[in-house]
Amino acid sequence: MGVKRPNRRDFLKRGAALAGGVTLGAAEPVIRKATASAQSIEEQSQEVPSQEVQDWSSDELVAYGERSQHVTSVREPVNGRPSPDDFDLVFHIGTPLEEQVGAITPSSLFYFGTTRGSIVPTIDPAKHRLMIHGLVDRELIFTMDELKRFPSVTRLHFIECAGNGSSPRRGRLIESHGMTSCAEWTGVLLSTLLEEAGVQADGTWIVAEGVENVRGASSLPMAKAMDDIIVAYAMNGEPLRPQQGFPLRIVVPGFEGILHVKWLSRIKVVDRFYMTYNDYGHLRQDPDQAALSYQVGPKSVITWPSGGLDLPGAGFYEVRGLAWSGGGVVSRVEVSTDGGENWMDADFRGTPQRMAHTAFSFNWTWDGSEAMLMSRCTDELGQVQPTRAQRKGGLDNSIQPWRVQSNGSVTNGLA
Ligand SMILES: Nc1nc2c(c(=O)[nH]1)N[C@H]1C(S)=C(S)[C@@H](COP(=O)(O)O)O[C@H]1N2
Ligand SMILES: [Mo]
Repeated sequence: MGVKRPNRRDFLKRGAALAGGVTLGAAEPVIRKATASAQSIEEQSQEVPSQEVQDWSSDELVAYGERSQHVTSVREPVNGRPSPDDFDLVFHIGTPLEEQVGAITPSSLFYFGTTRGSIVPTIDPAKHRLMIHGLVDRELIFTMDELKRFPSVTRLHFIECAGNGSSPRRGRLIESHGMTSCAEWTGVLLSTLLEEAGVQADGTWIVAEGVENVRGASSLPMAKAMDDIIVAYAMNGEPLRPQQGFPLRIVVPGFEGILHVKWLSRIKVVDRFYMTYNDYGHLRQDPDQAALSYQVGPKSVITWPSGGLDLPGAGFYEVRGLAWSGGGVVSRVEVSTDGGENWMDADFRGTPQRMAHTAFSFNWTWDGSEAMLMSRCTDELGQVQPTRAQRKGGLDNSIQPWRVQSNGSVTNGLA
């Protein structure tokens, strides 16, 4: 397994030559194109493309804005199940990660999950309350305004549904990895509220519960509750979206999606694991086991190019992807273009944050022959992302291969 630095340095040398406008004789353009003649450049600069002027007559545009009509990336219901269905129940809706730039998922495209199909409640924040009760010295009920008076934290964290996973049948990224997203969350640490209430000695678990028809309740170990769970009221610089739990949810950094209770209204301090509607089928009552198996392992995926896309021809490409781990900060991402024979370090974009998506890129010059692209994440604990064969139980964090065929079409390497 040879570990080489990528061709970044060569690339920078060439880039500098290009930027300086100096060809230095030998330098070749990174992306081959038909050379423009002086004549056609002249013509182009004179032709003003016809432009439609944005219609400002709607107050909504002044008040809130919108994306360009030419930007068309959309979410899709996953697993072929319509959302909403005939009974207005919504299931899981995936995010188009291949079109995402950087680590933060735009709020409109953030994936959506409900445990077993649910309505999305519309909650008046003025009437909403959070109750903390059970094995505490003082049972407390907070209004939203009261919660916002506490010291807050703002942190980047991913959420991922355990329904995510690679398979030969899931040919596109949105099908295998569409149920994870990352946002900047703002709220109060749950530990701050629990300290205010005074947790009693036998309070070893919490049960968090939402207001909607199925409650979305989850049991979580007290150690996690006292560590880094956020009672969040904002996301990406604005109040939570209704689909993401408006006005209040918990964010449980690094733990699987089902535990991030939305439309949060109650937290009960209890003395044991309680099986809830959510935990049904997730029978992990031993605290150590639960904590470990709730935690998402080191994971990464190449988002561009990925299954279903086409490369226009041989030559230079920036390969892009996302890496994350429930174990903390991503410390390294490697990329292979030959199906795992050789691995090379990818570059991070931005500084990796604990339990957050980390964007990476890799400079690749494709020679036009069949290639197999893979990425592999290592986290700060030294945990390395497994191959599909090495993978143990829990949320599937195995390496996803993408096959680039010589005609440029990209398909699932497992198929
Ligand atoms: N109250 C409540 N919270 C819930 C759920 C639910 O059905 N009800 N679904 C969970 C599931 S299965 C997932 S994957 C995450 C998804 O969070 P998101 O919709 O913000 O992406 O929310 C979790 N929180
Ligand atoms: Mo989920």
